[in-house]
Amino acid sequence: MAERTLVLIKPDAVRRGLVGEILRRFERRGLAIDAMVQRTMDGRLADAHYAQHLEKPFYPPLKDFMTSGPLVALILAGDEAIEVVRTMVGATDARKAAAGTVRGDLALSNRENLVHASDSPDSARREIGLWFPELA
Ligand code: 3AN
Repeated sequence: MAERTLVLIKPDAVRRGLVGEILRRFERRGLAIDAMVQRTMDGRLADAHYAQHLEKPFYPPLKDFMTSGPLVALILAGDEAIEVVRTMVGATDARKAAAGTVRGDLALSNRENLVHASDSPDSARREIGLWFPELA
């Protein structure tokens, strides 16, 4: 049975015109796009999405960045989609991300790292509920 994961193509990717490039990689891998919407995150959604980071020193600039413009939210589905997508996205710090990953090929920042992807089944359920409550 297909597993689902929540992916955000972040405002830096939209500004840089990389939405198609990033979607292409996921589609070519064989993942299905179950839902997709362009949307600008507001402060409340940022606080809910990043609940575990609210007290971290990097959260205020992360919130500013994530609410700075439109992003593309999607549900990807496929066999072991959560782990497959995390591996395709690469390490959080794009400077350390492996070549061949989205971040390792296309980004050079720890904050502006193009993509968010759920890191566990619990996160995926929670995040799909936040972004696509009608599909949760
Ligand atoms: P990931 O997105 O790889 O799951 P998380 O969940 O640890 O990483 O962090 C959420 C987001 O917070 C990252 N995508 C990145 O944009 C930002 N972030 C994480 N750690 C740092 C840091 N040390 N400095 C600046 N931004 C950070």
